[in-house]
Amino acid sequence: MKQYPEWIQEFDGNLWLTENDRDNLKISYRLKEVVFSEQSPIQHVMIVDSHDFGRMLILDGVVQTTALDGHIYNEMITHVPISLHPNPKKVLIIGGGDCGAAREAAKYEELEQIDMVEIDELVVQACKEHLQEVSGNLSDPRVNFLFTDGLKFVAGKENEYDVIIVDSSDPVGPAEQLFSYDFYANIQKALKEDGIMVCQSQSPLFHQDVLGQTQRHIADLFRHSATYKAVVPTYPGGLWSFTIGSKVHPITPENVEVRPLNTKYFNQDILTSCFSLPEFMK
Ligand code: SPD
Repeated sequence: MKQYPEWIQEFDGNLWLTENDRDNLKISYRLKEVVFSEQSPIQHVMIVDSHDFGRMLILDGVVQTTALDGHIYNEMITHVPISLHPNPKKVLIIGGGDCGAAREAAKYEELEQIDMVEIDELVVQACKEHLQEVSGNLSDPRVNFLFTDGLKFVAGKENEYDVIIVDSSDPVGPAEQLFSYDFYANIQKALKEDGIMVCQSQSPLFHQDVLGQTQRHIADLFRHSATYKAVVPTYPGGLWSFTIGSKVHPITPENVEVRPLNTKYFNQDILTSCFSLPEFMK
């Protein structure tokens, strides 16, 4: 076997990826092959081909998205905030190196500009080449790729974007600061007067601290805020949360008419039902 990082191991002639989520939870996937494996200046970037989930993006040993279920997360982090904005023109995506969120945003003809700020260019290169089930090999001229730190990018920006999507990895290492109050305060300033933002706010089962803190930050900074949910099978616990903040527009999904946009998961029923939360999440 080639020399791979410790999260790839061989058992009985089969190759396995094991995500080491915590001492008591390790999740393993049987692989067909490792397609791409390189260290960037930021993190280890890997694309594997798995038996059950197809190709998967792995950053520092953690599953980020897969060919089988990546559309659920990417559609939910993109279509919910854009649908809730009555007149979106300019969208900023922070993170989202697999290009799935930008690909979904590009389905809205009314958008004039989609800025995608990703700290690690290697993630975008790897996904465009080896994970086209998610990236779609995105080449829409409205999408501007900016390879820089999202924290620095938003600091000092004022009144620029209609919608900002924070599509981050877990709050460790490069993404940790993307969960901080100061960062959300800068996002608030970077939005236009009636802007809407969303961030992924982790597992409601395993990361109640992160979800609770994110809800408090967003509620403090925005007139309207809400959390919604989706099930993403390859994220630990399955159930995943997103938290949205809106400066002016009330978060009233029941008043939005969802247009057919060639989605596989998102639709009118999902937009309204995703805001119905189980008791423990309220
Ligand atoms: N445990 C992994 C959670 C990752 C959430 N964000 C993924 C970003 C993919 N664009």
